[in-house]
Amino acid sequence: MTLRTASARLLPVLAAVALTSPAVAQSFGSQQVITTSADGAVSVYATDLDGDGDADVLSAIFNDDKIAWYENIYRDCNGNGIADTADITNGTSLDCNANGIPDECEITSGTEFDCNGNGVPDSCELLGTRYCTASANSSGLPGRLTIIGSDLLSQNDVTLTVCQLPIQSFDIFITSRTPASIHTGGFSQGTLCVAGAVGLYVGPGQIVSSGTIGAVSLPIDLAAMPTPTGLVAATTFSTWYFQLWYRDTNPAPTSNFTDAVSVTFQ
Ligand SMILES: [Ca+2]
Ligand SMILES: [Ca+2]
Ligand SMILES: [Ca+2]
Ligand SMILES: [Ca+2]
Repeated sequence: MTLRTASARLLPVLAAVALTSPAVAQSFGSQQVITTSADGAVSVYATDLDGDGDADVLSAIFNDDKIAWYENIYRDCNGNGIADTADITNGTSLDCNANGIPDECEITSGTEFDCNGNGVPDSCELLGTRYCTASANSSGLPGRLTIIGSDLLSQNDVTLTVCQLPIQSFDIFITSRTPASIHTGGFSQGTLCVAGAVGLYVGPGQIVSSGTIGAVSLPIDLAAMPTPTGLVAATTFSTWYFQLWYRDTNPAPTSNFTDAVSVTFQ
């Protein structure tokens, strides 16, 4: 099991098909060379050796005294007929986390979240640091907060986004300068992750509804951060903690909280 290199459009398999198929007109693509270093290959077989869903090639090589296999590294997860590596190289697909898998595939497969539906995995655009654990709501999933934008005060570009909410729930973003992890019980099924002087985003247009998609989004003004005593401006190097408090029926009327995110502004 030493040779795990080379792309693998399976020429030996195609050749075998060509030799054993009835005499009907067929056509094949161009030759794809797996390797030219197998000296005296006497048997070649295609099967999924690593269990990742595609056929790899196994060969017995007489002169090299070797049994080798070749991993199929051709991937086309977005089904456009072009190797995903080429999609990324030519810019057809983005790969923000540089793991060789197109962003759209990671979102579609569920390995990456795209709460705000902009086609970019949220992990690549998350502002700040996620903390605190959310409890599942009536949708069966925990509400998930992602903050996008910039931590530069001068840009004043911050948007709070949440997905995995119950549909048609009314929601209030909350913030404070103090993190917490308080199991509320009673009025809520979730964990309150902010404490101290907690401010509520309840100004005009700030109370949001999760609508039919169970998601909300709220651009905020860094010059008008809510506190119990009024609006204040975020200052340089100040850290703010954000969370969403939302209504739910699970099964009785209750409320719940998302996870939380801290952001230190520059
Ligand atoms: Ca395989
Ligand atoms: Ca592709
Ligand atoms: Ca990727
Ligand atoms: Ca996104």
